[in-house]
Amino acid sequence: MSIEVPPHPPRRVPILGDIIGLDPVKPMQNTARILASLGPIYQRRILTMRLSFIGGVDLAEDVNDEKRWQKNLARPLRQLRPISGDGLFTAENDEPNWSKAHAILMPGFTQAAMRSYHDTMLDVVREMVGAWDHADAPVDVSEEMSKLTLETIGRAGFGYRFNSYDREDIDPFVTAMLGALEYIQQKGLPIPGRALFDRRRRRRHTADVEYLNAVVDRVVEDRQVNSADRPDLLTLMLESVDPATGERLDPVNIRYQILTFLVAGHETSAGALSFALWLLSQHPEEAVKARAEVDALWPSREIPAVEFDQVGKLRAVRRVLDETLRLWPTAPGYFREAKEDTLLGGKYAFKKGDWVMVVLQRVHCDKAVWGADADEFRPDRFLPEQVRARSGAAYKPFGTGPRACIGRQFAYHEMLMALAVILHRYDFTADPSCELEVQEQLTMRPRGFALTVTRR
Ligand code: MNH
Repeated sequence: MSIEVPPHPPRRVPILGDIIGLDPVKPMQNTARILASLGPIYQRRILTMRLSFIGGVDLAEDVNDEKRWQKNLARPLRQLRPISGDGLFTAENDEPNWSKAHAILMPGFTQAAMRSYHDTMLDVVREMVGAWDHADAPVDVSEEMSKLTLETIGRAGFGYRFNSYDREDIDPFVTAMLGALEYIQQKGLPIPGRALFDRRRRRRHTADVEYLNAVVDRVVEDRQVNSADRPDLLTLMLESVDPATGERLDPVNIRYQILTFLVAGHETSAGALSFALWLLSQHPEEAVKARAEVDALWPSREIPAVEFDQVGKLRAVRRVLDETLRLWPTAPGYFREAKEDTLLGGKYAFKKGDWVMVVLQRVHCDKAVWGADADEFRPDRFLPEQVRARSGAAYKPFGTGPRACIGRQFAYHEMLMALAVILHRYDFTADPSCELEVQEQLTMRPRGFALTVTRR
């Protein structure tokens, strides 16, 4: 078979290469658009850098092969290191703290652990609903979902309250975090000269990072004063030892992990819930289907006292979330590097260490697998027999292999419960003139759209 070179975007220039047409504000949505026109792979060359993007299921399946490819800490992820260091998300594959922390924290993500977080998660949902019941104006969805998921990971993971429902505005942690992620996203863009931010922005960024670290220190100090009601992620980090080495996590690494969880465990789930509410508001017939399920489970009009075992029975609500993450994967992709010189898809030559990004939004809409209506919102694609008929590589919103998302079950548990309770309690409509605007700060989320909620 002959070796091929992947196509590049139009307007390549000498030396600099494919510098024209980068979108510094919405880089992922731009990349998805380019893939839609150039096919399942394209490559951008900038100076001597090679950036390869994959948008087809066959090629994704190939790079998901653990024998030949592994997680790569590409530029945007590496920029996070000053914040999250060798925490789980930004650790190199062979850094000792990855396997140590992974072993220590895994018990925090079992089914038994979810059972222990359940009541806390439900409390947060009930507080949100309490606030919505008295809302005299449409609710700002992105802001509300951000409050919900930050409060959930804070309380369930660390016994720490942000007190989101005692304040009108958004928590300064969220503002600092979004500011820091925005700065990091910009800094990670492969645009020569762009790293030269002005002094004001650099100072702002330093202040944001200091604030984030101060919150983390407060989380740990809190635990020293008030012992935990029940074991949680912080208990595991402070007290457990890694079975392989007999060692504990050191305080610096614990700090990195807490920040990792507060960031990774909050923004992605908030975005997914926001997109789900948007899509349901645009597809009332799908909201009707999901409501039938929650009404059958909880016939009374009271706020449901959701039981742990009922969450797994929310099959229709789950299909809505799965279909939402197909169309709007809030973690827009993942990076993989070749472990050895290899041919991708049997025809594109990659050397050891070369990396690709799997662009989930395109893989999730590959018509060869998802059909001609791949761009449409149809939760029934996630009925069991349809899932079984598809390649696993066609749907990877939580990544792949040993470095896949550790918080997947945590995310589903909180999202299922929140969406079920919202569907059960309210009819909701978006202003018909409202258009979806998606912003990117490494993750994707809708810019605050307003939803009018009315008690059913
Ligand atoms: Mn999460 C890794 C998506 C919720 C904590 N997460 C990943 C990866 C994806 C991802 C994709 C893999 C990235 C890569 O390969 O480079 N995560 C999501 C999505 C949601 C989500 C779409 C919600 C929806 N994640 C959560 C929650 C938590 C969490 C909730 C914590 C409570 N995620 C992580 C951590 C990692 C991760 C930690 C890094 C795991 C590792 O490398 O060991």
